[in-house]
Amino acid sequence: EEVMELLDKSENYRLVFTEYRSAIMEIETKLRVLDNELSIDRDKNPIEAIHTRLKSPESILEKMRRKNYPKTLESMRENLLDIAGVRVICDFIDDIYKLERHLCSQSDITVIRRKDYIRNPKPNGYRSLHLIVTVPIFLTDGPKETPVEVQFRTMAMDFWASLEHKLKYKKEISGTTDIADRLKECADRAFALDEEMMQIRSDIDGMECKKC
Ligand code: 0O2
Repeated sequence: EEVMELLDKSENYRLVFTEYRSAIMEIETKLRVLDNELSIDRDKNPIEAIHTRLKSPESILEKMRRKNYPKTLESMRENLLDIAGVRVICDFIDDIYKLERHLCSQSDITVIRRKDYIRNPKPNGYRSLHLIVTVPIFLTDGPKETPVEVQFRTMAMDFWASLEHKLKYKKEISGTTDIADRLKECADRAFALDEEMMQIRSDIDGMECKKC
């Protein structure tokens, strides 16, 4: 277990993980600040929930093996850009793009990768917006640009992704069944719900307010 050993024994280990944990805190705070401000617009927060996770040493090791990366701390830092993960669950699809725009335009944020699986869903139906951004972490020896993976999804997309993950985790699904088609169909229905909810919101916004 080379990287495990490396991680366990390295004197840098704790420092490296402190850095990623701090990067998660920075991004989470930025998103909560935006959520607070944007809630003034509609009297409703655009973010439903934020989940964060630090990749475990086991899963770091598994990914480095799978991708054949050199098993050094430097290579881990360079190649694994999803050690720090933040998942943002939003009410509506347009809130996702609004939050992205405001987060990415901040002067200390650098976008290094963007995958829009909402406009271009994966063949299995998976939808989410994935960003890899870096944020400077101010440690005692100066700032360190630290990568964080930010995944934006609606509640409907999250519902699908959570169940799909749980269902597939248990068994290798054979290509001869219709399971994949049915899961894809569920993903499309979840997306249709998102679109209809956005339309309903816009119709309600267009109505006269009886209380005003
Ligand atoms: P965990 O436990 O969340 O870390 P790579 O990350 O380099 O392996 P790639 O193509 O850059 O590959 O990653 P991608 O596809 O942008 O996104 C990876 C993450 O998105 C996954 O993390 C999942 O969290 C999520 N994801 C991507 N595709 C699917 C999918 O089809 N179903 C579900 N439920 N989630 C998906 P990890 O690494 O798998 O795990």
